[in-house]
Amino acid sequence: MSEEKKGFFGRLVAGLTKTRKSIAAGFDYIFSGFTHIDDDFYEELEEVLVMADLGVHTTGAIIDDLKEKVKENHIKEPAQCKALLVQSIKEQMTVSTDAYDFEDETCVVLIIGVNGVGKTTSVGKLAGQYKKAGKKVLMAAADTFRAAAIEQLTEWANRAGVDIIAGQEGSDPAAVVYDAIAAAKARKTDILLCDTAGRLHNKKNLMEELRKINRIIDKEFPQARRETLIVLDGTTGQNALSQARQFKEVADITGIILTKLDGTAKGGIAIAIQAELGVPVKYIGVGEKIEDLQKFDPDSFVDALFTTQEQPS
Ligand SMILES: Nc1nc2c(ncn2[C@@H]2O[C@H](COP(=O)(O)OP(=O)(O)OP(=O)(O)O)[C@@H](O)[C@H]2O)c(=O)[nH]1
Ligand SMILES: [Mg+2]
Repeated sequence: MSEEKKGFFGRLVAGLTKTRKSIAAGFDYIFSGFTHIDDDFYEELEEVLVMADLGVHTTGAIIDDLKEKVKENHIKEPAQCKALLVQSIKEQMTVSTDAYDFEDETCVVLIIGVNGVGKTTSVGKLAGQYKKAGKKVLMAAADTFRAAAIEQLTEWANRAGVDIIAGQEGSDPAAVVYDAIAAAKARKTDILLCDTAGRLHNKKNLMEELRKINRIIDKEFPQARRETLIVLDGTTGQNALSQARQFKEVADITGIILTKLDGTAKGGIAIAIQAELGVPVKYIGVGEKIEDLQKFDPDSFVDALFTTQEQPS
């Protein structure tokens, strides 16, 4: 593992401490407290997983799979179940190998989500990382609802060392995207990252605006690959799921950015989101700096949540 990755994994492990502690306490009780694998055992296990925000549906799928594995492997002792459980959970969240193909093509990445979840910050972090990877990046400041939003994104553009197309406060966001596409074509941009508003006068306006932005991109830049990432705040647990469902009605969501996993007790939501929506978590955020956003690696995430031991401090 590179130093940067090691540092990120360390922050992820540290950030998930609250979630892990709650799971670990439950696991101790179940895996050493029960002498038989019976209905009570499975019920207790179910409760621990639901409490960690894995969601009822996902937990049910995991438990069913575990039951199969226990049968197949002729497991008798509860303690022997733990590794099988971790394996079941990992299987719930495999990311397909083409998940990041867009990064190597000319693409438009639309970042959507409700207010305050971390959209602008994620655009900034992604821009910094793509630029570092040698891509030509352009930002579109399509949150024109607040003047501060344009300033905030401009600061990120400066920090990341990339160009930005912005309009006036209150101008038409779709027009900003239109201009940004023209600039992206002229400048031979690899990745156009569009920040959007999280709040308008009402929700209907917000959804209508996203539809309009989508139409503009489809019409003006059909040759570009499309990627639509919804940003969800990891601290909001099951609420994040219902937000994603609402946005799915107006946009073809291709991935999820799950932010603020530093310090949440609801880290299990990453597993639920992926399993329930059928949309992969592609990036996770564990802090406010550029390097605090990384591609989501399900195996190391599950390890950070279920198996990593606390370091004595
Ligand atoms: N701790 C932590 N904070 C984060 C993370 N991602 C974003 N934030 C913080 O969350 C706050 C909101 O982030 P923004 O990027 O402005 O969110 P937004 O979705 O663009 O918000 P609106 O434009 O108002 O809709 C900021 O203070 C960010 O620094 C993260 O992964 N961890
Ligand atoms: Mg914003």
